[in-house]
Amino acid sequence: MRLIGTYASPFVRRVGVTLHLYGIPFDHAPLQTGPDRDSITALNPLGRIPALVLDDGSAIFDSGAILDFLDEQAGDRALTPRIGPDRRRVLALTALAHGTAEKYVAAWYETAMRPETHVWQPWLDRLEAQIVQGLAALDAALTGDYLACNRLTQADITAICAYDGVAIDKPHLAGPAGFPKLRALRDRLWRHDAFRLTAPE
Ligand SMILES: N[C@@H](CCC(=O)N[C@@H](CS)C(=O)NCC(=O)O)C(=O)O
Repeated sequence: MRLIGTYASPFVRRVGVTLHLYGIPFDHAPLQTGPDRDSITALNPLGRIPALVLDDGSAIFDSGAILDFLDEQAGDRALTPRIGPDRRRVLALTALAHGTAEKYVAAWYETAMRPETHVWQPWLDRLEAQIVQGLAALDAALTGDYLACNRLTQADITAICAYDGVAIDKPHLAGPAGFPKLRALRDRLWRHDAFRLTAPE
């Protein structure tokens, strides 16, 4: 299978980390939504990354649907529990982390896609406040080594992909002093190849 999209995208990266952790062999095509728009649109009519191209040529998108497919392959090793309160907690925290990533990507587009004179500052301020609120809530939820279930789950992966994206693109929002528990989790997870091999380009 082939993973489409640059690891600069937190959505692509969480899929890449998950593929590595499950030990599923894959190729990576680090396409970008600007220059590679046509190739991406041929796989996903929305022109968005990630897409996962299966060996039969079909493509799955978006990252949530891809992770659902990969969890099916992983069976008992799935990084999202199958049922019960543990599943609900992992899904809730994963949604919080995914939403934080959506806000930072929206903030990136607000400045990257518009001429400077057309950036709407109140909207950008709101997005940045939402990013900080998301990271603060994740930091507060970290009462043990991991966000849920006393083990690595999809909530941790998505949280660190969101955190790293913010730390790279908007360091003023994610300074080391700001979210110390998230930062510590990030430092521990970066010891895994799965995180190092998917470092945002
Ligand atoms: N909900 C989607 C979000 C995907 C997404 O927004 N990807 C961005 C890159 S970070 C993208 O492809 N943007 C191009 C566009 O929307 O035109 C997912 O989780 O896969």
